[in-house]
Amino acid sequence: MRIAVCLSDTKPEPWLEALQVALPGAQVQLWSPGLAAADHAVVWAPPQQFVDEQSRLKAMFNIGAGVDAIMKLRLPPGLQVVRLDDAGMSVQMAEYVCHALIRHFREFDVYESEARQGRWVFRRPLERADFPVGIMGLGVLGERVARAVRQFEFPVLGWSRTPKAIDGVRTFAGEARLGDFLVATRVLVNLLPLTDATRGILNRTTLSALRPGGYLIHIARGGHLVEEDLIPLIDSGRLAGATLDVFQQEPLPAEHPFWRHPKITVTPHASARTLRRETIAQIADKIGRLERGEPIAGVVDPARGY
Ligand code: OXD
Repeated sequence: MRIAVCLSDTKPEPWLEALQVALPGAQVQLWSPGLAAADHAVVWAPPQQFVDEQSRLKAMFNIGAGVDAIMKLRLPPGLQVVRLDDAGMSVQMAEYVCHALIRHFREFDVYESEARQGRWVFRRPLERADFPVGIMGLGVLGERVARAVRQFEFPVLGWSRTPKAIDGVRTFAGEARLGDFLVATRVLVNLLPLTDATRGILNRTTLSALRPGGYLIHIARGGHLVEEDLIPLIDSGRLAGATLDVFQQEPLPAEHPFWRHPKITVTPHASARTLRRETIAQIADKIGRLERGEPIAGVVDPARGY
């Protein structure tokens, strides 16, 4: 069995070594044009040429949370694209969201700046009930985040394409309920997959619908946010601010105004890093199952795009 590895922006050597250890009977090879046809592929944002050349693949395993970079390629019919089933991502997302939410709600950003001036000043406690947290996208990641936020006793709402029931979460489904979800939300957390239906979903209209003092925590894909709409909404006081981990262009260009805006916190697409050990164990297990003709979880539905 041959495994082709094609990882953009990622050092391949540790992946090749660890995959070889996990799959001792396989021939694990770094892809370069002309490589012999493989049975399975392990990829991050592969080029179209990779897919065109590797025409005998049974499955293509993505090593990140989002599969949008693969789904925009021309894929042969029948190729199974497989996403990670969590593999240590969701707990990191939950940490990130809880940190951003609590930093904003408890005004730790204000305390940080007071402390730098040697000022001992208390802030009046805010009401948790006034900070309903709305999570867009209720898959494995969204559900984990919802449960973590719930632990801190914030009201939690969720919006997804199809109806979902999560204990303690007020859920809304479909385009028709998006407006109801937004008007009930103050802190909006975006965890949606990027598809044609969700591109640009965070824009002047949707963000203006949030409760007064709305705050955005955006950790999905840059393509969800109409970036030029954000700063005017914050500067006019319609939104209180944002914590952003993903951008239209990454790395975020040095001259981008998000870097310097006092009410925007920027992180470099770091909300959840792929954990190599967990990811490889999961991929090796799934390759074994496929080779034995068993079903696997996490196969992307091409019609949905995730
Ligand atoms: C992603 C990732 O999909 O970093 O964004 O895993």
